Amino acid sequence: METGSRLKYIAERFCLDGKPSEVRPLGDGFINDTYVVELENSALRYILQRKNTGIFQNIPEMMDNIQAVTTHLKRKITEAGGDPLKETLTLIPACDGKPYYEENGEFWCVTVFIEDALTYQSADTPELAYQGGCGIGRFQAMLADFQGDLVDTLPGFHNIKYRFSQWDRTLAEDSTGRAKDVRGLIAEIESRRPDMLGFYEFIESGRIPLRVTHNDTKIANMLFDRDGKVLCMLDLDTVLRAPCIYDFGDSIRSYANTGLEDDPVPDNVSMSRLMYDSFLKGYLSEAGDFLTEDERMALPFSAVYITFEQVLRFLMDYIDGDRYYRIKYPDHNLVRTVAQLRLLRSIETQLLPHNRYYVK
Ligand code: GN1
Ligand code: MG
Repeated sequence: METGSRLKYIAERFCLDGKPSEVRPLGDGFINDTYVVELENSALRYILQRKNTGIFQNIPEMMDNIQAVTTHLKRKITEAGGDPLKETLTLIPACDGKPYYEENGEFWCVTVFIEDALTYQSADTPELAYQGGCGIGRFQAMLADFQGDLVDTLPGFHNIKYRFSQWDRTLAEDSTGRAKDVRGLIAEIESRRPDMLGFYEFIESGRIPLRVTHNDTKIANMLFDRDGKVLCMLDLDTVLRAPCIYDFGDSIRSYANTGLEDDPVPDNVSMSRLMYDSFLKGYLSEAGDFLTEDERMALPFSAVYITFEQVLRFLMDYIDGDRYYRIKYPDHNLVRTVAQLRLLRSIETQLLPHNRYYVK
């Protein structure tokens, strides 16, 4: 835990509009450490974040990506008559002009705190799911003509071939000896290996284009306004050139889940068809114009694919000794695995019978 005075010292390394009076922790992120910064004589607030150097190997490039993408988004938002300070993140430079501050191998960044906005952990109305779909569709549409450079800071992020290579290594090492306790779950992963690799081959064959996408589109990463519309996409660490269907699939994991991502009661978890359809309708209303026929056809399987990937990643981290995702209690990654597997089965039952055309 950082002391308040150290956090204030870090905040003061940035071009803030005043002197920090208080810095306190915010939210529940699995990866970075996030704080709110308040100023002595101003109502303006900021978000201070320490980026996870274990996970992000090249933070300067990642921050350059975020800078480039938010600059582009600000132009699009302004052209459309929107508010660029509320509808996308605003990076505050450090005193040396860089979009981050580095000290002792730690990397920090600051963004403007967006006031009067709401966040959700799950969607409880079809309208919210519809608006979530519109939000991610709009985000992708605004980035459709982004021409700048983006460094692939997370190679293989949603590439299941790469995830299986990590998986095979983790199982071979079995550093915690936990593999023997989760044989049934391992078998669930293995039984789907051919289908998942088949879908990835279909993507890799070039049938699905690379676009500029978010890659971490759970509902908690979106800010909503008081009318229930998506105001701003948060957490841009994973913005990369990737297939846009991954954003759709990842959204379904939270928007259409009747339970929680880490629900301790697996029976709470299933895919709500109503929420799925509402999200899809919203997404197509904004993305329908640029999606190709192949992308459109691959949307249902993308929900299977990304949910499967999440089951694999949570179980892999459990077997690996909980080194990637922050946990709140000893078996948290196992609980997450079981809950996401329930969701996967429910998505498969409801969506797969009609959507196997690209799986061998
Ligand atoms: C992480 O950063 P956060 O908490 O939004 C993870 C995602 C997972 C998600 C599971 C960089 O997202 O890929 O889907 O947890 N981000 C990274 O909730 O690994
Ligand atoms: Mg993230």
